[in-house]
Amino acid sequence: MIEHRIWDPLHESLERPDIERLQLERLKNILRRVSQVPCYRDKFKEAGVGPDDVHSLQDIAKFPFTIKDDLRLNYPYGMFAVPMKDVVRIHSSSGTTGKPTVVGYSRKDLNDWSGLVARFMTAAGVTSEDIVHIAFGYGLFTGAFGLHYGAEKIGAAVIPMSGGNTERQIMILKDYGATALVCTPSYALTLADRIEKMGEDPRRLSLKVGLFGGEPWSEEMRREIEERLDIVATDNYGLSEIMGPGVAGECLEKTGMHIFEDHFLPEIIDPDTGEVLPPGEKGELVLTNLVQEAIPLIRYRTRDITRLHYEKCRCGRTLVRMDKTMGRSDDMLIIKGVNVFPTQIEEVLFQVEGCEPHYQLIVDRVGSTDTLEVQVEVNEHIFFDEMRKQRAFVDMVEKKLATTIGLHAKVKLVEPSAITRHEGKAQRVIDKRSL
Ligand code: DLL
Repeated sequence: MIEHRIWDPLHESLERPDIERLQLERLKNILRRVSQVPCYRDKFKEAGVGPDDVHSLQDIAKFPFTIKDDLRLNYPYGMFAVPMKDVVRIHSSSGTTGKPTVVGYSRKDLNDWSGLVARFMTAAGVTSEDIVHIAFGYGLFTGAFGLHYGAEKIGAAVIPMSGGNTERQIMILKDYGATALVCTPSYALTLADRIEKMGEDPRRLSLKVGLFGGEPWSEEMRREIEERLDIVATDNYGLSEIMGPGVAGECLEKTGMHIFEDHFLPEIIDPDTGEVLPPGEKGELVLTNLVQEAIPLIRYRTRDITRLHYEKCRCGRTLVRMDKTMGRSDDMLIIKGVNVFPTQIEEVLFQVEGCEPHYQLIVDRVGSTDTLEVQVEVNEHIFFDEMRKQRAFVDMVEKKLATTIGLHAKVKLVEPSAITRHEGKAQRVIDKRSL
């Protein structure tokens, strides 16, 4: 028998009519508030809708979507719904050091955020007895801070390890006796690989549970992590635009991630037509913030493809569950947990004299680490015969790429016409990872 604990039984176990009533009330309020934000005022005006047009939750479909470009166009703070004096924290999406999407939090938002993270950590079995090792990078990325304050709220002992330096991570994991591990699922396997390489057994760490998120992973990967680290591996989902981690998380039944519906209103749409799909159908997840103060987003297109399940869960929660994501409706890649758009790479390559507009990205997984190779055609004047100059050129492009995408990519120069031409759309990305 699995022992289920619930952090906020009142809000996590509401009957469907009650949760919908709460959502409707909150939706009306938030629509009223965002109508003051110039971007939404214009969008609503153009669509001919306003907060008074909402009489049921279904009426949300009358409202326009919000997309990543809205945030970019209003960079950095244009979509904030509170004055700067009420903002106490800024974060942004992973990856991009170009023009990332910027999000803000009021004091209440931070408090709500840690409460929501506490919910999924509790659902995964974390208690005040636990020692939580956080191996996400502390910084603009929401992962580390989100999990950090959620774990503290529960009363667990938090080790703010941050990312990188795997050997040191292992020493701390062993010596400090962490019982819960927080990172991306692929980094959990990297840790296991390294420990095994050191001739030790990762199953002998004190770890009991893993809270993994930030990138897609499969059931096979879960089985591998659970087997090699001898832990229960749980999934949690979120995105910086909507709050960060804490949008949804699995309970120990591991039958989908409960979306915290009192804070987020989910819809599933057909990514091509934008039409709302009936419950249970697979499509793109769209989320509306119901209580966020600093930057509430209405009908934000996550681009993540999933399916929602409304049946009550054995854990006692009534909150809808989302399946593990099954891909994206845009071309965003998640490499080592970092969001990368092929167009960002293209922009860098186009700025480099000598690079032709023909390139291909090869994404792979070596052991448990994602790799990215950028193959780019260069014109004849690029010294294929002079190794030293060629190396310097490659270094320069790699550095430029690292600054823009926040990730090391291996650059391989190829001769003109070496990359296969396709009729119609170019095939820019070859993703060899089998998820
Ligand atoms: O990755 C927030 C987060 C941090 C979630 C740590 C969970 C744990 P972004 O950098 O904005 O925010 O990236 C958001 O990452 O749209 C998904 O495509 C992907 N993603 C996040 N969690 C999962 C997951 C954070 N559990 C984007 N499964 C999202 C699959 C995930 N994809």
